[in-house]
Amino acid sequence: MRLFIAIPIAAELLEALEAVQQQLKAQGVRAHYTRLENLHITLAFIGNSERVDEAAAVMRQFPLPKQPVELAGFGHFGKGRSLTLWVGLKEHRELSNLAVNLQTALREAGFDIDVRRFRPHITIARQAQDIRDAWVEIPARSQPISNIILYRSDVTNGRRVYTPLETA
Ligand code: 2AM
Repeated sequence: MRLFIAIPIAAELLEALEAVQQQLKAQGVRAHYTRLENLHITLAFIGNSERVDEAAAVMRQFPLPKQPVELAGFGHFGKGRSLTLWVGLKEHRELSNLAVNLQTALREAGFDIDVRRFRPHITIARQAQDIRDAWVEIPARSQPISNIILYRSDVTNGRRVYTPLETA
């Protein structure tokens, strides 16, 4: 199964992120917009593995950051007609440390984790076609990090479904 560890998005941010999606939709930006229940901040992408208990044990080794996360910025990954649109987060040292520490510990436990720079973001749309003239205003909103979750990711009836397996 496909696994990843992420921070779930709380009510404080959901409304703001939905408003950003609405701004883009109102400007005619066509994309697969992330369903609100699927919004998250990925800390470590594990990929294919059946070792749920071991991944959860690694996840539980680290304390949760005390400082809340705060929305800041908007950007995209990719190019052409397949852009991934995201809302960024304000610089957060504890969060970056957590992501790096988690990824290192997972690697040491034998998980195959890509080495990539951690760019904290919340993906709000995929396969966006043309955002050249689009603009968005990102509300100044924050949420506490109350928990982090090990999710499994499946495609069920053509829909991406994230199921929480373990919480820390
Ligand atoms: P994305 O939102 O920027 O696409 C579940 O798939 C989560 O893991 C998504 O948040 C996704 O990031 C991220 N993800 C998917 N594949 C990844 C990879 N190879 N490396 C790092 N993160 C990945």
